[in-house]
Amino acid sequence: MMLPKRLIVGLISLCLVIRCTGGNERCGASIRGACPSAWSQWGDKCYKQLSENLPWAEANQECIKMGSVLVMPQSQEETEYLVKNMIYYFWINCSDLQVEGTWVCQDGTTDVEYRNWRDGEPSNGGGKEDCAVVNPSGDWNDVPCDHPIPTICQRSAPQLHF
Ligand SMILES: [Ca+2]
Ligand SMILES: [Ca+2]
Repeated sequence: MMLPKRLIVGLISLCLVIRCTGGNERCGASIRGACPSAWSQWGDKCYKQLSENLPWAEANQECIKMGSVLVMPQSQEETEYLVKNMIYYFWINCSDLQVEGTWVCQDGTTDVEYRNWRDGEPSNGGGKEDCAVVNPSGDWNDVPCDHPIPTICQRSAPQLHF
């Protein structure tokens, strides 16, 4: 039987509250909350695919408007989750728009070291490939930033503090 996430969170919360009665100062805890409805959850991240395909800069802006950021997977496991459960081809928050050949990949405003380029990529094809996508196989390719491409936004799952 599948219990709704919110019920599970509620039950965990109730258990913590019961354990924490009696003035025990060490009972502080934080647990992971559920993602907002229409967002998918993996670990402590929530994801949502936008309804239309967008150029990279607009994809970034649309995610920010929703209180989120353009997705930036940081492991093979996270990439597999996205490819299998969301969509198999999407922008990531990775570009060399500032300095050709210097790729900046960011989770929000935090630089990410993880790279997963396909062999031979980034190729800067035609001298104008400055934005990165995840391919169906999970590896990355640089493509022109003005191509309309599926977009996934990410945000942190809410944390509940006690
Ligand atoms: Ca480039
Ligand atoms: Ca390329």
